[in-house]
Amino acid sequence: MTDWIKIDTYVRQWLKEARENILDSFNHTLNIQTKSDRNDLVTNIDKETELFLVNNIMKHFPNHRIVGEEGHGKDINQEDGIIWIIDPIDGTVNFVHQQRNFAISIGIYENGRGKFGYIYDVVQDELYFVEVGKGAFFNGQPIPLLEATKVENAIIGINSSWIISNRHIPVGNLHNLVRDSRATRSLGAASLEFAYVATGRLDAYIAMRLSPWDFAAGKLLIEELGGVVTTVKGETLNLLESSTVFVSNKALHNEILTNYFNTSND
Ligand code: 2AM
Ligand code: CA
Ligand code: CA
Ligand code: CA
Repeated sequence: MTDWIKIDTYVRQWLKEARENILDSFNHTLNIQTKSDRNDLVTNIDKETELFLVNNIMKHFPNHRIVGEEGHGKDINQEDGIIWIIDPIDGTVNFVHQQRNFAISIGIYENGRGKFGYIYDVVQDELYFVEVGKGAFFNGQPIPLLEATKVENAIIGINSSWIISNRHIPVGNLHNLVRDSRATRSLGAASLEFAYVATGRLDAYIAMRLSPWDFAAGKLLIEELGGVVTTVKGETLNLLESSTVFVSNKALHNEILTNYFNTSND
């Protein structure tokens, strides 16, 4: 029998310990490198935090498997067993430039089904937690189910790069969405943008290319609250693949998909 209480207890303890190390790093010079392009950053703290989590998981749960952004278990292509999907620092550009607005994201799945999701806003010391089927919580307080909203009253989380050009949705459709909505915001940390939709600070979040560690926890959080997480074409996300991501309450998801993202009748 899997001791889920033990897993949850450890994760909370590790998040606190990781926080200490990350806050301490603000007093030291970061080692910053680039990955796929000059704006895709990774620091020694991203790597240290991942290593800290991975070493602890392997020590206490040697049969579990791990997928981490900074190199652990990326070759996993089967969903069986217990899998931890980890982003040690989500929002690295914010971490480097702002020393805030970044999170540790951990999704734990068993045989492809979500069990726990943790999105930890490190600087604010705020934990968004979901236990699938048992509820979603913000710092221990239950989060109410998502309410239906309309585009005209909605705040949409969208990165400005969508408006420049993209290969998924005609830019004109996006102009219409931006014009028709109340406002747009761009936080720059995908997991926190899921958490903001979960708590009603955003009504929708649209991302061009996210990887499993960006959405593994957030997807569980949103779905627990009755929201919908798909690609911008309305397709189911694959837990082990990168894709576009579109997050919202059910009513707004339907309105945007039908009126703005449906390109079949263009
Ligand atoms: P990261 O900071 O962990 O890399 C920034 O808009 C958001 O998109 C962050 O959550 C960032 O995660 C994520 N992201 C995913 N792929 C990215 C990439 N190739 N370059 C920069 N950010 C990326
Ligand atoms: Ca990254
Ligand atoms: Ca990320
Ligand atoms: Ca990251």
